[in-house]
Amino acid sequence: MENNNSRRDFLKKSAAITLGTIASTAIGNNALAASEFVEKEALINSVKFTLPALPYEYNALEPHIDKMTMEIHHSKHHQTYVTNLNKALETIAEPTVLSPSVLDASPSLENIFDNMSKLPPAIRNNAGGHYNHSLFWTMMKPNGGGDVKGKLGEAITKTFGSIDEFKKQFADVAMKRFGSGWAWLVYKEGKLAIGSTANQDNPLMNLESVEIKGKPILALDVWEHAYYLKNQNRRVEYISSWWNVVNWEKAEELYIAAK
Ligand code: MN3
Repeated sequence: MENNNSRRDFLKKSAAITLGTIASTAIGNNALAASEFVEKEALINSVKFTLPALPYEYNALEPHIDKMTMEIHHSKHHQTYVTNLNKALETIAEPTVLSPSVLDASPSLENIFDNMSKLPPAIRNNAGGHYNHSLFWTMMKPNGGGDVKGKLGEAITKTFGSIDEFKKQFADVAMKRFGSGWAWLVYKEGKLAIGSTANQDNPLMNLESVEIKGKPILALDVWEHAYYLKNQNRRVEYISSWWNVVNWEKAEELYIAAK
C-alpha cells in the first residue's frame, strides 16, 4: 500500500516536473534532452535523509558530556539539519540551478560536497550539519578516551612529535575557531593535518573558502550548543572533557580506510 502510494506520488511529481521542464526549455532544447533531465531531477527529488540513531544512550557519556546536551543536540539540532536538508533538496530541482553533472551520480552527501559550489547555501549548511553530526556521534563512546594506539597512534606521533603535542595543537585550533565551527584531524596526500572549518563546513566540501581539505579522521563540534548547558562559555573545559570520550577505534578505522 505504502509502496503504491509513494510510486503514485513519484509519478505525479515526475509528470509535474516534465510539464514544467518542457515549458521552460521549449526554446533552444529538444524534447529528448528535457526528458533526460527530468529523470535526473526525479532522482534527486526522491532522496530523503534521516536522523541516525545514537550508538549509545543520551546519558552514556556522563560525566564528561551531560545527558541534556546530548539529547537536545541529537534530537533537536541534528534533526533540524536533516529536516532542512530534505526541504532544501526539494527546492533545487531546477535546471537553472543544478547542472546535469550534479545529478549524474546518486545524490549522496559526498556527491553534494563535491558539487558544493553549484548548490545554494541552504544545502551547504544543512548537508554539512547532517554529515558532521552523523560522524561526530560515532567519534565518541562511553569509556572512550585513553591512549590512541595502532597505526593511527604511530602516525600521530610521527607527525606531531607526541600524542600530547597533537592534543595540544588540536585543542588550540578548536579554541581559535571564532564563533561556530568544527575542528578536524584529516588525512590528505599521505599526511595527517589539523584544521578547523566555520559553521557546518567540512573538509570534504569542494570550495575555496573551506580552510582544510581531506578525509576526516577526527571531528569536534565547537558550536556553543555542544557544550553551553554544562560548560557555559568555557570551551576549553569542554575540549578537555571531550578527550575522555573520544572513540579512538573509530578514528583508527577512518584512518585505515582513508589510506
Ligand atoms: Mn552541533
